[in-house]
Amino acid sequence: MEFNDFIKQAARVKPDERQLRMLRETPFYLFVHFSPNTYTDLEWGDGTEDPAIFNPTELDCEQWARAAISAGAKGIILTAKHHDGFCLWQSAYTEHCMKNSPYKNGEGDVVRECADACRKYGLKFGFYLSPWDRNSKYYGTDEYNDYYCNQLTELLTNYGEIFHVWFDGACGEGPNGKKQVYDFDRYLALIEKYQPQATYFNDAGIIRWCGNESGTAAHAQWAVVPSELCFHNKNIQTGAGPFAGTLEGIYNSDGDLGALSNILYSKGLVFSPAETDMSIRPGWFWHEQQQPHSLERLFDTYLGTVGGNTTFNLNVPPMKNGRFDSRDVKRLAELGELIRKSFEKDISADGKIEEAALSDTQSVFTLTLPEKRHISFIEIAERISEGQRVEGFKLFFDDCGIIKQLAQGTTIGSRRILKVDRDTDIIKLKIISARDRADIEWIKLY
Ligand code: FUL
Repeated sequence: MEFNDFIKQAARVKPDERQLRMLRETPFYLFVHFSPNTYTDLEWGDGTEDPAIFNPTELDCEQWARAAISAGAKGIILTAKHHDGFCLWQSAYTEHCMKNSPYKNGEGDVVRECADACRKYGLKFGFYLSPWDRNSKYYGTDEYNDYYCNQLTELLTNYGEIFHVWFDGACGEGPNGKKQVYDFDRYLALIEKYQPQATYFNDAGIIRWCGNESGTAAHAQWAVVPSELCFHNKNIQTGAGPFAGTLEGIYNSDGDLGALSNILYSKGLVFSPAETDMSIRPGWFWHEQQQPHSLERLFDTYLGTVGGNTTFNLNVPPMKNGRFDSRDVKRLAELGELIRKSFEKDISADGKIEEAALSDTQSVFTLTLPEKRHISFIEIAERISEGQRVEGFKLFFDDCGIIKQLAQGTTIGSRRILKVDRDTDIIKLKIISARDRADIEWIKLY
């Protein structure tokens, strides 16, 4: 395809309703890592753990829900099964589950309690089901895919509406020393069948991994990426790039996935926004000696992820008794308070915005306030429902009659938040590079 036609098509690769909902309505949610690891003080169990050690005597999923709400999170994703294979529900397909935990005399169901608490508090509920299973005797054989599908079906059909299913990409050896070939096409078909409104996360999913576990979004964060990367996303929306067929070796951790230097070589483009995941502490599971990260680090991560065209999945691990650690509860409340305080009021609501086109792809948006005001944050959004276009922008402000540069950035996408600290009555956004005329849905000042 011609270079120019391809770029115009790239500018029109659009999210589906589910992806749009995640980016715009549910950009921040909690991850909850809970398993026998919580009791063995490990990060990865080997699957030989005695189910009797899993005994959350004071399990309080409503406390988790309240903590999530205090942080401003919109949902919770629970590790229904981690790599150790222990199921946090009453699975009909294994004994390595709550049936053999002393909790509620073997009748407990943590998935149920978490889903119910989410519903009660108006949160969305989702789950993580590790494909890598170090306990199942089927692992490494075709039967394992049946086993996995049966468990996935239990979770998709017994716990009400699911907003997000998390497929860990890890694929190690099982108890018989073999690795498994995961049948993702089958797994994904079950989601389409039972929970068609749910998004799913995977390295190659419709929500893709950002490529690190430290909460860092890419410098240029594109939701429009080569279909070779997100091959579980079947919604290819362009023809092949002008140099198609020669793209090799790209991975989630690359910082330039959606850049022209990649997409021109792709077989087609899909809309797959990144999810940024990290834990509130160094580990994914609870370890007594670990402390939550500082409020500054968490807030900066929020700004850089939700405000960096990704979703933010923040893990909070329950303690052995089944409650969140009070140190984490406190940090979540502080984070929520800081987010609410920072974005309480758009102080540009009574301002005036004017757009001037400089060329087909360059334009300047001038936002004029009735008087000089202190600005801490600028939030810019592209009309992401129509695609992602901006490749580079600059921000200027009026400093006592002189227009000065305030910031420079790459992509915008669903939301770009910039931390500034200026008194001014004029802000100018100059789009310096775009794949088509920029469609800016809003510029808000806080
Ligand atoms: C990784 C896993 O191996 C970690 O234990 C954790 O669950 C993280 C979110 O994903 O692949």
